[in-house]
Amino acid sequence: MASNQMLGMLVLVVAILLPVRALAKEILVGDDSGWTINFDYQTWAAGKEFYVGDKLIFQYPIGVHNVLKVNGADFQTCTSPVEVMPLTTGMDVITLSAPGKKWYICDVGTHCEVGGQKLFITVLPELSASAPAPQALAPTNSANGIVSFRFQMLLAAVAVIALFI
Ligand SMILES: [Cu+2]
Repeated sequence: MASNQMLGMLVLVVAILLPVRALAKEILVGDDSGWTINFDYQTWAAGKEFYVGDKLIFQYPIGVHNVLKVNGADFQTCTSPVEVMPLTTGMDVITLSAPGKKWYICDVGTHCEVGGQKLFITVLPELSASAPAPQALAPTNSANGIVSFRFQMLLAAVAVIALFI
């Protein structure tokens, strides 16, 4: 039994030491409230992190709202650029494809100006498994250094665990 426990602990330790690979998330804008008026999207967004690869889902009754991706200036003034076609499916999915600031509004009636139906987020670069400096500049030494460091940590952890079994 002891060896089973140790194996379990070993797996746990390995899992902890493995690099964190963030899976792309699907984020329902406004959570259960969906995309609507009189909802504070800035407060909603404040507690969240958005990464490249994540998907924003704007959910609302068809015909009641829409979604426009705008720039910062248009966001401030709730202006709908003529060249931007609104999304209108009631279940609009936007994949965050680049890092940076993103602005979205509803341009139905005065939903943006009066209803506050506007969302501003900052998209962070994608988390990657190896998250190293640029590949071209990252010699294998660097990767090996990380691996051996992790291996040392693993050995240390196993040693500590072994003491307690
Ligand atoms: Cu609206």
